[in-house]
Amino acid sequence: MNETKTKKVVLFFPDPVRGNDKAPAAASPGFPMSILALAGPLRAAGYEPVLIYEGIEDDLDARFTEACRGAICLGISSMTGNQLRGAIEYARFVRRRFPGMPIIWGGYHPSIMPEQTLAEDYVDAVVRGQGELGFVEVVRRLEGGQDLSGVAGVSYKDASGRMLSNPARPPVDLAQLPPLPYELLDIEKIIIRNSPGFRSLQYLSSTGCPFNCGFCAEPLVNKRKWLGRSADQVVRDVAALVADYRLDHLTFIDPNFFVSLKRSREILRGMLDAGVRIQWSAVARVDQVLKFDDELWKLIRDSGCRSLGVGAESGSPEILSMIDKRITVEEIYECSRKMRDNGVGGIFSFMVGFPLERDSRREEMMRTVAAAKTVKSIFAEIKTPICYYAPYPGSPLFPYALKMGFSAPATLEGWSDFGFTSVTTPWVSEQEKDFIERCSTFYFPIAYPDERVQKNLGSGMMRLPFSVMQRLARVRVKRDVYNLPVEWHLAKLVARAMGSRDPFLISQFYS
Ligand code: B12
Repeated sequence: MNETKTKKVVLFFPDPVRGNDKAPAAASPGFPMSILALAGPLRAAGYEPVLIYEGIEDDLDARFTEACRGAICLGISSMTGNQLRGAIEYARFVRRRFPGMPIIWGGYHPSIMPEQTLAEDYVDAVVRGQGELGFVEVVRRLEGGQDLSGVAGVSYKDASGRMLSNPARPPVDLAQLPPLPYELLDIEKIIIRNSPGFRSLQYLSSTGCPFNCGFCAEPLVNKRKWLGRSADQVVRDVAALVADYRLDHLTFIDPNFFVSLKRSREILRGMLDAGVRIQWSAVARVDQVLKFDDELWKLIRDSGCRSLGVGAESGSPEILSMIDKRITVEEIYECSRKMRDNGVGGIFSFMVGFPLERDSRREEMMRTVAAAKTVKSIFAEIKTPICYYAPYPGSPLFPYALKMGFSAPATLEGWSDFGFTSVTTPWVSEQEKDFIERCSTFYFPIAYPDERVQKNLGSGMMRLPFSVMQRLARVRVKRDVYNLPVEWHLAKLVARAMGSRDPFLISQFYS
């Protein structure tokens, strides 16, 4: 196809949970932050970024066909797992329709596995790690018809198809980058799709995390380097977003929002001073929460904190040490008490099913179930989801999981079926999965209902069945007896008859 060249650069953000009907409600709404971050510097360099977010498109084929006409290249973003499905499908589609168009991949998965990604004929180059500056350089080279030799952080194939890898690019401070150009996205459509009736958006105030948790890919991708925008800039950006899009809520999607308590304090005070009236959520580590003083707690409450996401991970001291979490089980409880005393709810996520021998794994699982129960009993406004450990490539524990018999997908496409709800690790049985699901999504939230569950299920038509279930759940939880779960099966049957896989629709009221 002979086309007039433009300054267009097409960026694609596939649906992160495509085809995954088990993804928790909280995981469904993706937000195309990665391509938004790339679009700012591209625009500043004179290019015309065109953003395609699978989650809000009605006709992707038509959208790609239109967007790619005359464009310099296509950039695709993906993390490991189901997001690769749309990524692969549309890389193939564009390769067929626009055979000469370079296709550049970036994001967590290609950064962790650049060679396996490049092995596919619909991948020409991979930008590893942070992409804002590297991608502008790549686009300039492609526009000028030059190759990618010497562009830091890029792995690519040369004209003969040989794979080459340039040295890494040092991380760049977000403060040096232009603001995120939200106006390039159809924000109204995203808000309506992701949180109907509740106007919520995401914002990134910092990148990187200085810790090294064994299950997390972050240390490999961002090299444990934490870089934050200044408090002033964050307050200005947040105030503008809230005003422009009439937000009720904002999620700080930083890997670790509270690395600098000084900065967090300044941001929250700044939001209050600027008259920003919203609810917000962010993640925090247990040890950071334990360092909050009374003044910071007051700022957290007054500025509208809706929820703190805390990685509690395990009730087993051995596992906490194995994953280098640098917290104790007692600190997890202390953190729950602090949140209760300060009236701030949250989500403490736990994980079981680490690669261990059978007996110690059972013990590990029971300790974690007990810890989740204890947290819930301390403060019902803390949700305690328990997930399965999934060996993410690039994480410190990954080689050990391979040694214990985990068989990693051998192709890019193989990784698209991988996910924390679907992964098969040979050391975990279906019965164990069922047991964990029962405790974490049924018995605990029913025995210790938070305000929302109470409000939605404790009145109206559901009141009687819910109160019967609650009595049973309380007896079970008190005695730690979870076998012969007749009521769980019954509730599942009723749920299925109502077109849901979720007994009592708990997760709907629980996210
Ligand atoms: C928001 C978020 C989500 C959202 C949306 C997904 C998304 N990618 O935005 C939702 C809620 C759907 C989600 C779900 C999950 N997530 Co998530 N999520 C995040 C989070 C918090 C922010 C991602 C983000 O927007 N970052 C900001 C942007 C700017 O950074 P970025 O994506 O890395 O993009 C930069 C570079 O990677 C690069 N880049 C990216 N794309 C491209 C493309 C091109 C062409 C180029 C050149 C460069 C480039 O440049 C960008 C700018 O520097 C991260 C943790 C974090 N704070 O980073 C985890 C994270 C991405 N999630 C992760 C995981 C594991 C999951 C889940 C599997 C489970 C879970 N427990 O959360 C599920 C997936 C569900 C499923 N498949 O079943 C892992 C990914 C690990 C991996 N190997 O891929 C992360 C890193 C968390 C972690 N520390 O382990 N997640």
